[in-house]
Amino acid sequence: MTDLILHHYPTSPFSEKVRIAFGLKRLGWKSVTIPNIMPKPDLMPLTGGYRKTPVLQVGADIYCDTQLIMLEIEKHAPASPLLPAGREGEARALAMWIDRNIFWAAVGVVMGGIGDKLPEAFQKDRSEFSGRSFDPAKLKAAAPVALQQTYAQLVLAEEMLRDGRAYLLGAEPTLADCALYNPVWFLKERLGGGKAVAPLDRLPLLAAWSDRMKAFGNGTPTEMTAADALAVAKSATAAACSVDPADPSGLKAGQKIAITPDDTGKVPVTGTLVGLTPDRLSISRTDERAGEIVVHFPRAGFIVTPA
Ligand SMILES: N[C@@H](CCC(=O)N[C@@H](CS)C(=O)NCC(=O)O)C(=O)O
Repeated sequence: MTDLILHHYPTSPFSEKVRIAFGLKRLGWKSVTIPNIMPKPDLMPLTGGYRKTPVLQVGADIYCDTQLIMLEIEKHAPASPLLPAGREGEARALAMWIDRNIFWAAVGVVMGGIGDKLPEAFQKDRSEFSGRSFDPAKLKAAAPVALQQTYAQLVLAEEMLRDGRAYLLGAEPTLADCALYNPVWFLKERLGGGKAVAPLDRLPLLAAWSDRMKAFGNGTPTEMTAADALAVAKSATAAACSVDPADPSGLKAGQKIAITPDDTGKVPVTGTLVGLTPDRLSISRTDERAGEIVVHFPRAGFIVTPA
């Protein structure tokens, strides 16, 4: 079976969403550590410009955004399902709410707490990444509001656990739990030294849930160099994919397009459309170092324009 190669860095909370899924599924995986700010010279040949973290590589297939990365992991290793039969929509919708709402509120809390301790290069990078000035004094002043907003969202998850279930959708963990673990882990690790910190101190069911999640660990990573990951891409052939000719977007196979995230890190990636389904867009690209590769994006949250 082709290796799952995760390009990530240890302090990245969206990477922890994926690493905890490796833990739930008890998977072995290859770990390529990437820089936490631009430039990322060994990642760009694979993604074509997409700069966010993490990125999953399977041979010559590159998966951007954890929405899609989690679906790929599920396909690769279906046991201990992240998407239990009949509840796929629920799990994915909860993950979308968490990624797009709770995560950003929690970032406000964390950056309000540690923003002034982060290197200037990081602050500058995140200003470019978000399109908003990273100002530690303003972040600190806004932290109390962010804390209340984080609580107001997390309390909904606390409510879900109130009937005694161990995980958000029932007795077993799913994609929704991995998604929620991202901001909860971020708060605990960056502000609480691994312990429940505000607003988790007022959410005892969630604090206990996060300990249960942590116990799954991160599976079994093996370090891989970026050069080796590029060599894997170069020697592999991407999996076949196809374009639905009746897709309501009107996009056609072979068309040159640019795909850009709609929120942060808005760097367009250009290529030739080779795959189009209700939940993904796939473009082929050629790179001197990575060879012929296919880069996959979710459709939700990504804007397509003609290249
Ligand atoms: N929607 C993306 C969000 C990823 C994201 O924002 N990741 C953060 C790190 S946790 C990031 O890319 N930060 C800038 C960087 O790493 O260069 C996903 O689900 O993968």
